[in-house]
Amino acid sequence: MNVIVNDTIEIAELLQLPKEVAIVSHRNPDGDAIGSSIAMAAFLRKHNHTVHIILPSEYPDIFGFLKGIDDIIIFDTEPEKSKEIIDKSSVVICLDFNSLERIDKLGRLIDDTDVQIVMIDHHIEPEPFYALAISRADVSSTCELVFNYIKDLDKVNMIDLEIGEAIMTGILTDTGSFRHNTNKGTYYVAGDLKARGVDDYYLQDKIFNSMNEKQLRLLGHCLVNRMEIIEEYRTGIIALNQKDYEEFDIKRGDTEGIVNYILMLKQMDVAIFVRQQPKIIKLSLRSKGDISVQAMARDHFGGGGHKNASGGYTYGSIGKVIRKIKEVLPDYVPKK
Ligand SMILES: [Mn+2]
Repeated sequence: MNVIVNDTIEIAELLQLPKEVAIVSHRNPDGDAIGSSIAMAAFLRKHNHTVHIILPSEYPDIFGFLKGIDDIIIFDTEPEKSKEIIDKSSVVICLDFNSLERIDKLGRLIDDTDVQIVMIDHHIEPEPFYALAISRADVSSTCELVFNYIKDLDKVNMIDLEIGEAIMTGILTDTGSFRHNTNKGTYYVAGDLKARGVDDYYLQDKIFNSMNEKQLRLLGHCLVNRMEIIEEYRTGIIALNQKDYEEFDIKRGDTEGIVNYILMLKQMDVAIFVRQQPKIIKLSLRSKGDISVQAMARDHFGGGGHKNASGGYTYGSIGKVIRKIKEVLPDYVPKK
């Protein structure tokens, strides 16, 4: 089950004296992965640690405005430098993921090295690869956990604009602007950051009003031509094929967030976004309330994530995948 692990004191003790620290987060980093990494790095640097951030793959351009983002090292483009950093680090802090498999080659690198591994994460069912951790699935984001870590150490006064904006970014992106996964603590953190001068409107505008024309037109194409509604199971499916990818010149990040539009339809409970990639078919799944798309992703599409937001993949044709979805839907979504 979702056990809460809270080694705040032990982590603070481990980081009491200046050390070489590597911060790593997951592949295809989102606002929470990037925000928590930048915030933690900046906080540790204030304590004279030497800190490097390594992300397995490139981050989306929209986060380019964040202070401190230029320091990030991308493993895919600089594997040698990444290895050097891991080798000389005595502590590796893993943020916003809970299984070394999620960072593939970088994970094996860390696994092979004799470092202290600290994990701070909010996903369910963590793998025990860490020495110390803060792990709880009932908070909005890893950024919220980073804030709580700083607060528990009684050091909120060290939160400057760089740290504050990074934390707020992760909260905004992981909650979809406070629409899901919030708890009272999330609002507390947001209120505290706002009181410190973090401009939430500026961040919302930077993060969410950031589409280019191609992306907006692609969204229109998805909704007009590629969406199917299965009324009795209150489910919507959008599927993009290889031809769509060529026609719209779709690149990584261009399809970000499209799945969420399905749930804007009245009485929809499940949204599934299917994309035909060169070798695999990728799925993004969203749901409301008690319906667990995580279970569906885990059981049938080799994936996982959160109860209401999951991902997975499979093989075959788009048509076959959609038939499969329709076949298994009744096992996860009660008929109305
Ligand atoms: Mn997260």
